[in-house]
Amino acid sequence: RKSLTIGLIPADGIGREVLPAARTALEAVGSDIPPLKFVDLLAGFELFTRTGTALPDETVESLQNECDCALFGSVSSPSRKVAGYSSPIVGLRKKLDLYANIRPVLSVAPTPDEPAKVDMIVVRENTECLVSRAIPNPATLIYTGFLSSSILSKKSKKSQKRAKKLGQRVSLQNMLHHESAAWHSNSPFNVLAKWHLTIIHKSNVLSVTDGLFRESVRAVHAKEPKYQDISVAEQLVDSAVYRLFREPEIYDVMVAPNLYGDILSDAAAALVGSLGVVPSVNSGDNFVMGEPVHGSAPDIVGQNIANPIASIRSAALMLRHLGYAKGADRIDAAVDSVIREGTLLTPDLGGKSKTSEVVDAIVKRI
Ligand code: NAD
Ligand code: K
Ligand code: MN
Repeated sequence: RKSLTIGLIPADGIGREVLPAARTALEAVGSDIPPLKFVDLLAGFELFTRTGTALPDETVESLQNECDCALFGSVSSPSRKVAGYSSPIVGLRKKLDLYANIRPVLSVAPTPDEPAKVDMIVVRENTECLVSRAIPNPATLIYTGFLSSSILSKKSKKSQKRAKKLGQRVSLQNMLHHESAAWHSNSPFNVLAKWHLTIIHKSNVLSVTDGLFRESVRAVHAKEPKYQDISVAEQLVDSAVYRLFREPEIYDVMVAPNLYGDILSDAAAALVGSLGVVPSVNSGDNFVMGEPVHGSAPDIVGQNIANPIASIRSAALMLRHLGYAKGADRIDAAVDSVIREGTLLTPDLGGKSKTSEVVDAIVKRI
C-alpha cells in the first residue's frame, strides 16, 4: 500500500477520549507503516439524540469505499428500548460483515523473560446469536434470535473457519512478540498439539442453536487437514467461566457464540487487571475494525482518567491484521514497557496518572 486510510469512529463516552490516543500512537510509528490518512466519522447514541440517526449512511459508505480499515471507540446504548434506535456497533459489524471478533487477552509479565500468566484469545462470533436480532420486537425476541442462529448456520461455519485461522495467526504473533515460548512449552497441550481450541456452548439446554454452533466448528475442523494439529475441546459456558478464573493457563483459543464471547472476554479482562487494556478487532474477509473491548464507561467519562491502552493496542492489532507486524510490535512493546515500569498508570490499574500522561509516555517509547 502507498498509504493507509483509517476511518475513526469515536462514538460516545470515553470512546472520544481514548480513540484520539490510538491515532496519536499510530502517528508515532512512522517508518514501519505506510503514510496514514484519517477520516473522522460519526456514529453513536449522542448523535442519535441530536439527529435521529445512530449510524449515518455516510459513515458506512466511507468505510466501504474510502477506508482501508477503521477504529471504533465505544457506544452508550441505553438499557431500555428507545424508539428508532439500534446499536451502531452491532449495525456496523453486520453491514461490513465483520463476522469474527478477535480478543487477545494477555497479561503483561513482570519481566520480558517471564511467561505471561494469561495468554489466550477469545474469538467471538460477531454477527449472529441473540445479540444481533434482526427484528427488534420484544415479543418475538427469543424466537428471532433462535431462528437467526439456526438459519445462519452456514455462515457460522465460515465464521469458525476464519476465526480459527485468525486465532492461530494472532496467537502465533503474540507468542513471537512476547517471547512467551516458555509458556507454551509448559502448556499441558503442548505435547499433543501446537494450538488448542475450546468451543464454548450451552448445548445441554440450548441443543438446537448452541448444538449447531458446536457441530459447525467440529465439522470445519474435521474437514480441513491443515487444522489437524489444532486440538479441540468443548466446554459448557458456565463451567468455562469457573475454570477461566481458577486456571486461565489451560485456555489458548476460546471460540464462542456472540453473547458468551462478550461475557467471557469481560471476565478474562478482570484476570489481566482491567477492561481498559483489552483490545479487539472486528474482522471479516475484506475489512478490519479495531475496537477496545470496553464500553463508554459513563462512571469515569470526562475526567481524563480512562485507560487508553485498550484502544492503542486495538490499533496495533489492526496493523497486525493488515500485515504490518513491525509497526504493531513497536506499539505493543511501548505499552508493555510503560505497564512494567508501573509509574505511569491510570486508576483502573492502581495508578494516579491521567489518560494524557499515559499516552505521552507510550508515544515517547514508540
Ligand atoms: P463499560 O465497559 O463501559 O465499563 C465497565 C467498567 O469498566 C466501568 O467501571 C468502567 O469505568 C470501567 N472501564 C471501562 N473501560 C475503561 C477504561 N478504558 N479505563 C478505565 N476503566 C474502564 O461497561 P458498562 O458500564 O456496563 O456500559 C456502559 C455503556 O457502554 C453502556 O451504554 C453499554 O451499552 C456500552 N457498551 C458499549 C460497548 C461497545 O461500544 N462495543 C461495549 C460494552 C458496553
Ligand atoms: K468498544
Ligand atoms: Mn462487551
